[in-house]
This record gives sequence, structure tokens and C-alpha cells, in this order.
Amino acid sequence: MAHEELPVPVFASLEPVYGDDSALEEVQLRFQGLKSKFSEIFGDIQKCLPARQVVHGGVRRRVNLIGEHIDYEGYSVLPMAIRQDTIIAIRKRTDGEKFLRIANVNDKYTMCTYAADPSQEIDLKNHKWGHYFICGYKGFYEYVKQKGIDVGEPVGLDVLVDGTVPTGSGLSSSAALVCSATVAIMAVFDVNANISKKEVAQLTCECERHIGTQSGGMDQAISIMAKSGFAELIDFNPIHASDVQLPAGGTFVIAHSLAESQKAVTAATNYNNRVVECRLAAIVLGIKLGMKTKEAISKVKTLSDVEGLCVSYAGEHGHSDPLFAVKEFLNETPYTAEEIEKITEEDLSSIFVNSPTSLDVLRAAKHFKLFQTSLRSFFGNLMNESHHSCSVLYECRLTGAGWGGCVVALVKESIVPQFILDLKDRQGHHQNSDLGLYIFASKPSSGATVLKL
Ligand code: NG1
Ligand code: MG
Repeated sequence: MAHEELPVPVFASLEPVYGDDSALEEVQLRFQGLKSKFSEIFGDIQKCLPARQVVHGGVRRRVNLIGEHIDYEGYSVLPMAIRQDTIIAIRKRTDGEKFLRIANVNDKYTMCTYAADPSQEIDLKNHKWGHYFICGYKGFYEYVKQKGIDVGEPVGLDVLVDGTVPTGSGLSSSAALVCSATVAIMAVFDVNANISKKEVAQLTCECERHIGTQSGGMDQAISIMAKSGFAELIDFNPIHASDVQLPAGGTFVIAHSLAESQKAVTAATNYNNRVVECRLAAIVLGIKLGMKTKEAISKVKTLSDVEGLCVSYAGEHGHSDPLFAVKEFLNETPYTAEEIEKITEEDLSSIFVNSPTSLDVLRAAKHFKLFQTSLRSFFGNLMNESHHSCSVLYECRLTGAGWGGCVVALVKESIVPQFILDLKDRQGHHQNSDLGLYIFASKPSSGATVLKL
């Protein structure tokens, strides 16, 4: 059975997860810290259930090696989990109290309190870190409802979070929190045994959309499905992960640019803007390549949906790649909404009527870069090309969504310490007291885990 078909593993101690991991000692300390802080805040640690998440590093965080900004276009990506993670301790309240209290070991994040109400709307205009937990909470209840699983009336939850990656770093701190929240909630309600990692990956991707980012699914997929020692080639629709062995003798060094990117706050102008531009480019290409207007609008969601048409068109002209059609049919000058509406024969606001976050984009954007956006999606295959296309055509340069965050370098193992020292010198990182958080080496790590202690 493929490992993605297995449920998220449940362990009684840390060793099976971190046994081969130099970080074991550090993690043990963090778990002890998590336990005592939990008791300090909420009292009585008994029956507290810690769930651990690590990305690309898995309900660890991740770095992406190949393929930025193409997951939401249905194209495959190659991320890996890094050693940094988010761990959560969670407990159901049995005293009838109907609040979710979400605390963080880091004092920078003050406690967030929400009603124990799965139908609550997340207040997107007033961003709070606890909203990411609520994404998982809402998603969990949507899942059990859809599956007909009875988990009883909503109860209060005490939650304590500890995450080791800087936020807004393109290392997917948001997905680490959403995924660890979802996995922890599943575990505390005992519904984690029969659900496969693949299903959790799909579910957590939908969960994160509650925060208003039109998430592609890469981060959640790797957070849940990562396997120690491997990067994963992730395909979408449906989600599928294939293990990819990385070259021996190399280690990835991840270095923060020290610019933060608050995607949940800038979604309309950055991330969701690219998702909307891609959909519009795909619709326009679909129409230019002979689809009827209505058909294109209803059927074409991503550029991968029209790639076949583009390739056939190129073939008729003795070419083989979809870029030929892009260059033929799309103007390099950005389009106004009115110009696109002339082609679609429909208001853009009615095309996106069911997507409030897309309507936000339409309100915020003056122009739409259809040519650049489709060039970029069809183009981003090899790491160098991907990096070039990312920086030149997409105005971002880093792992993750960009506009801040981390660079990733594959470095010969023998020179890693010197490489890190040089980087610190060049970037003035030596003045930063949290050095290890901002520049570090990581091998591919494992994905989400539940610990019942
Ligand atoms: P970051 O920057 O880590 O939030 C985002 C998306 C990914 C992917 C990358 C760009 C979410 C949660 N993550 O990553 O799905 O599209 O940008 O490759 O939306
Ligand atoms: Mg994110």
C-alpha cells in the first residue's frame, strides 16, 4: 500500500519519529516545555494530547525545490519537509465550557479565544494568528458532516501551539499550523484512524482556503505526506505523492532574506491575484482556441485545462510547446477588466460570483498580466528556469509564494558549515540573535504525526 494511503501515524514517544534525527534532544525539550506551559495556562496536563506537525520540512514546514506558483494551476511540484515543525497540545474540555482557547508558547502571539462553533465565519478583515487554527476546526467539522461521523455537540478546546519557523518566510508556517490543528483535532476526537494521509492532505488544503488564500495544495500535501529522506513529487487532481531520492552528499541550506510576507493580509494584491490572472488567461486562451465563451467560463479553471488545446495549436504550426499559443493570442501589455470582458462577453464579477476572495482581487487590480502569468505557468519546470521565471515574470524570487521569505541552496555536505558562515557574514545575519531560525541546513524530514502521551 502506498504510504499516502496510510493514516497519519500515532506514536507513544518521540523516538520513532525523531530517532534518526539530530534534533531529537531539542524536540524533547520543546515537548517538555509545551507540557509545563500547558499546565501553567490551562491546569492539569493529564489527558492532554500533543500532535506534532512538521513541514517541507511536515506538520513540518517545507521548502519547495521545483515549481513555484503552479500548484494552483494543477501542475506538479517537488517540495520536501524540513526539520522545523509546529507542535500542538490539545485537550477537550469536559466542564461544559464552550470556548476554544488557543495559546502559543511564544509570547508574541497572545491567546485567541473563539466560540466552540464550527459554523462561525473567520473575520478576514481582522487578521489574527489563531484564525489558522479555526481553518482546521471548520474543515474538521465539514469533513465529519460529509462522512456522517457523529462527534457529538461541539465542546470547548484548550490548545497550545509551538512553532519553530519564522512566519511569512515562504516555509509554509501557515500550512504547518493549519495541518497540525486539523490533525490534532482529528486525534482528540478519535477520528484519525481510518482517514488516509491523502484525504487529510486534500482536506487541509480546503481548510486553509477559509483564511482567504486560494491555496494550491502543495504545502498541505507535503506537510502531511512527507517521508524522511525523500522529497515528494506531488501531483494534483487527485493528490498523489511519489518519493524522490535526492542526490547523495548534498544538503539543503535555507536562508531567510529577512523580508516577511503576510500572505493572508496581502492575498488580494499578491497570491490570489496570480490565481485569478491564471484563470482569466486560461479562459481567454480557451476562447481564442475555439471553445465557446460559456463553455470556457464554466469548464476552464486552470491553465493546465487548456494546455492540450495550446499544444495541438502549436503542433498545427510545426511547434511543440504551449508557449507558441500564448505568444500568438495574448498581448504582452497587461489587460484591463474591460478588455477581458470584450473577449469573455461576460462581466468578470459574474464569472467569479461564487468566490468572494476573487471579487476582492477584481476590486483591487487595475490590470491583469495574462501573458506573463501563462508564460510563467507553462514554463516553470526545471529549477533554474523556474527560479528565473519566478523572479523575472512573477516579481518574486524565493521558496513559497515569495515577496519575502527564504532562498534555498543545494550545498555539498562537506562545505555546509563554511557556506552558512559566509552567508551570515554577507547578510549581516550575525547581528541577529535567533541565527538558527534564519539560516539552517535541513535534510528531507517526515510529515505529520500524532503523539498520545
Ligand atoms: P507559502 O508562501 O508558503 O504560503 C504559497 C502557497 C503554495 C504555493 C506557493 C507558491 C498556500 C498555503 N501556499 O506558499 O500552495 O502556491 O505559495 O509556489 O497558499
Ligand atoms: Mg503560507
